[in-house]
Amino acid sequence: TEEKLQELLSILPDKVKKARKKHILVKDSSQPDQIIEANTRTIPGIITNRGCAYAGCKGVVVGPLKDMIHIVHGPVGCSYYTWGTRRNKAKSEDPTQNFINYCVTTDMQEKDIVFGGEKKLAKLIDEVVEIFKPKAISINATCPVGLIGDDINAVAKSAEERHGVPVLAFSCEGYKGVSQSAGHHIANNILMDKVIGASDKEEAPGRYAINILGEYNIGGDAWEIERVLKDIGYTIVSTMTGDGSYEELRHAHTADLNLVQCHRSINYIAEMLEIKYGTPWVKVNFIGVEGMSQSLRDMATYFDDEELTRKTEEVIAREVARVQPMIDQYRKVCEGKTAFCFVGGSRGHHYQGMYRELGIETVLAGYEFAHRDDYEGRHVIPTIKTDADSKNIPELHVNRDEKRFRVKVSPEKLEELKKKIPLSEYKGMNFDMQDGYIIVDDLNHYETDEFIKLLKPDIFSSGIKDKYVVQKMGIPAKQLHSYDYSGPYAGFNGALNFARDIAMSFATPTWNFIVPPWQDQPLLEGKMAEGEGK
Ligand code: CFM
Ligand code: HCA
Repeated sequence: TEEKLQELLSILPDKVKKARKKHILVKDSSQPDQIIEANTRTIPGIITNRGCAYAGCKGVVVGPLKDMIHIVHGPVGCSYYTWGTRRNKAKSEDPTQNFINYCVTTDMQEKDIVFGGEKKLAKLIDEVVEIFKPKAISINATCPVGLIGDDINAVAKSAEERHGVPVLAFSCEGYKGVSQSAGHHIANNILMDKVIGASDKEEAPGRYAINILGEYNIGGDAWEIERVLKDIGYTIVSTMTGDGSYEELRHAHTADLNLVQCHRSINYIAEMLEIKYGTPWVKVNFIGVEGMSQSLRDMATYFDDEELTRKTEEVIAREVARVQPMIDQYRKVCEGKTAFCFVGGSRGHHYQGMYRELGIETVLAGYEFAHRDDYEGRHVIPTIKTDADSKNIPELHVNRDEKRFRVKVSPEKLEELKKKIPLSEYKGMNFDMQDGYIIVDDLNHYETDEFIKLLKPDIFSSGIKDKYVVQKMGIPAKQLHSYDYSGPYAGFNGALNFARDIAMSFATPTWNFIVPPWQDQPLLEGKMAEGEGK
């Protein structure tokens, strides 16, 4: 495999080859500390799937908060291309406070770039308050805003004073980092600083109070997870940020436990909530029947309550008995196949379990923009060196809130629990991959083509940018960002939907009409040198 990898990279210039090599690993458990390079700049000229800091801030973390108007301060394209594409669904009991379908922008023109866009932004906020009366407003900066030096914080402050409505300014200019990841961090900081804990409530509204962090309700995932959690008896204080709201986020300090699903995008808030309010966090993965069941059991272990544990087992038994027989039917179509799984910063890992439940092995996986800890586990965090790009993003340092800090579980009990459940712990994707499988960070277009030719997977899962290229190679491609407009894929019903969709992508007769290039084109091309072949 090492040889094949060298061959694959051989067409690249030496410097690029050396750089890319560090982002590719062949899993080898005899080497306990396999290091992968991650969260560094994509080399110019390489076609990457990555997005920008603005996408990570506005598009991912802040955008789903439904009772806010999210203003994109920038050229219209930045707004338009994030309008409804991410499928973060939202419902509201108060229909006047659900703005999820809107796309609001200052539509900066040349004049604004030259003379500044602050006045236009202030005027837009006035209009937004008048027309929508939202609970709060966000200003999301795009690249030109930072370049021309518009002071969005000053505009936010004076608008807040003018209208008495909270206005949050996110300096998430696209270039602020090497990917979406920078935007997650910027969003986490402001939400922690300005929103979480802003209410004067001291008590959670019920027993077993939890926040669900890093769940964005793509295709309705959060609704399926919440259905099960509520059935067991949990009180959900807030979901960050799928179908979430400014209103509920303010009370997040009252929860007894934080669940972290997408570690990459929200581990900052999880850590800060622990320091400030003493709320422990546990890593969960609600994808797949086994993932879902295990996460529910880990939660019950944390609360250590007989009734909750009994109800947990009852719900798992009921749900598994309902969905598993149908999943088993679909498994017959899927068994023995292989997959590539390349998604943003958590799904490249989370979906491997569900594939395995269908009898599909993920032979190549990776993340677009995750950090080393998402691959290698959180224990490497102290060893990650900060470079100029990561220094660009301010660190928010929080202190214990003396009035509100509550010890939820004694330190001795926490240590006990750490031996049983992933408390403040994420072991990373590499941990779950088998020897010989390939791990690629920031997979690019060229490598996608080459790895497909090399490993000929039966299914490729990633996003819109490579889906059609892959399908034209005769390979089913399943979008794991948008679910190809299907879903939910989380929880028990989600696992069933996923099994059905994956089985369907193998069973469709479409593939009879496509010939993959390696079946009618030579894999190797060359010329005979003069004198040879006589
Ligand atoms: Fe987390 Fe996400 Fe993901 Fe992500 Fe994203 Fe997304 Fe994703 Mo697209 S927050 S890292 S920045 S799970 S938008 S809901 S699907 S790349 S794997
Ligand atoms: C983003 C959003 C995205 C893009 C999906 C894709 C999403 O990165 O800004 O490339 O198919 O999930 O909508 O990740």
